[in-house]
Amino acid sequence: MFPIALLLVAMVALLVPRRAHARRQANYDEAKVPPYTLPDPLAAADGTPVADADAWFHVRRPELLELFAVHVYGRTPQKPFDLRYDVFDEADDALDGKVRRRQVRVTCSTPAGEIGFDLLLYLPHADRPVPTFLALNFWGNHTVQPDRAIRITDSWMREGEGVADHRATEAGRGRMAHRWPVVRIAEAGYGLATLYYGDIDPDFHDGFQNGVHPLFYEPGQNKPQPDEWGAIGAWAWGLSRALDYLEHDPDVDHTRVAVLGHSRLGKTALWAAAQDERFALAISNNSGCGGAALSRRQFGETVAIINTSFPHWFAGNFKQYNDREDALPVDQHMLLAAIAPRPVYVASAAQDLWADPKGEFLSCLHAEPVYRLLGKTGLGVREMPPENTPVGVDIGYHIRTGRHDLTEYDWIQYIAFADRHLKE
Ligand code: GTR
Repeated sequence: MFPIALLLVAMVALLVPRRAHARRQANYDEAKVPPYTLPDPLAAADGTPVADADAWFHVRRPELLELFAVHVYGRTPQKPFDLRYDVFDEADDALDGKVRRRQVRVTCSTPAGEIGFDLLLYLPHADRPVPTFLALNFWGNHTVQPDRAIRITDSWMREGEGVADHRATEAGRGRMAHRWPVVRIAEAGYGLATLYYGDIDPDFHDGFQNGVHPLFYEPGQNKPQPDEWGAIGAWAWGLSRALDYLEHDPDVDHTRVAVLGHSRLGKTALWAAAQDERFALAISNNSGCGGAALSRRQFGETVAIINTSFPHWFAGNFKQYNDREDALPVDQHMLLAAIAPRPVYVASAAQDLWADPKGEFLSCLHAEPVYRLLGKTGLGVREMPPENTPVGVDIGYHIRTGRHDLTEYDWIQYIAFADRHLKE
């Protein structure tokens, strides 16, 4: 009996995926959060206090972007490329006539080759350019609404409902519509522009042979250097290319584009907004480790766990900080600060302890001094609010009841926040 029981235990242990294992190992006890000291966003690398907006924009912000690039997300290549936009679908009467739809193929070419993505736009019936939410999606544009006209991507996709042999199928159409309340967004006067993240870089570790990375390799190079971009950097690049297109769309007010993302795509939205000042507002939905959550708290998912589960997301250099969060020259409050004075909203979910809601709130709190330096209020509260009680001024925050997801409740807050900051 005994050896059989042992054998069973061993078999179960082998079958439990590595991530489930990591989740069990993670700390969820506030009392076990290690003591830590956060790096000061308002002290330059040489120790000089950052005393005014000029020093922030010309010294400290560039320093922070460089530190995040070299140590966390990797540098984004600065080589030239060409972009081409082909509008291949227009409809004035989408979703029962409630909105307009447009689909655009955006193609980026370099001497090393081409990559492209479909951008799906839903726009309100309006007589002037509208502020617009821009977001990457996880499962393809066709999952965003049950709208037969949405073209299905042929890029690699993680296995899931409506996916067969790593390709999206018709069965997935509209499957994620609960995350994209398009009509509500349009009725509030906003457009929604979305693209599939796997069109930019498939989300598995193939040594950076597929996706956008190879387009920017130096002659003879076949993988990013330790300080060059991983997948998050690539996805963030894709958001900026979508914004390049939006600058040309006559129905979008490109000066009022809010970049939004959920989870790994929330990490991506923050990194995109930090780097690209054309984004007028940024929204992080349940972004957690490597997103809005403070790494030094080591609560829920940690740097070591994320680098082990997803070795392709960050720069190679980030692995040096596995179990050494204290050695990081930055923490994630500085990523929010790099977006200042532009408004940023961080949302947590009460059951999403893996993403460390308190660590997400504290990032907002500790980004505030930079907003204040720039003449803004920032968060405007000191205490974490109760569930379903949005707070904040230029930095918005809520923790809603429920699990890790992008919900209608979240959207209602984002629209209200955008109304305060993007509407004239
Ligand atoms: C989790 C990962 C998180 C988060 C999430 C997601 O498994 O550990 O960091 O990014 O995936 O993107 O859904």
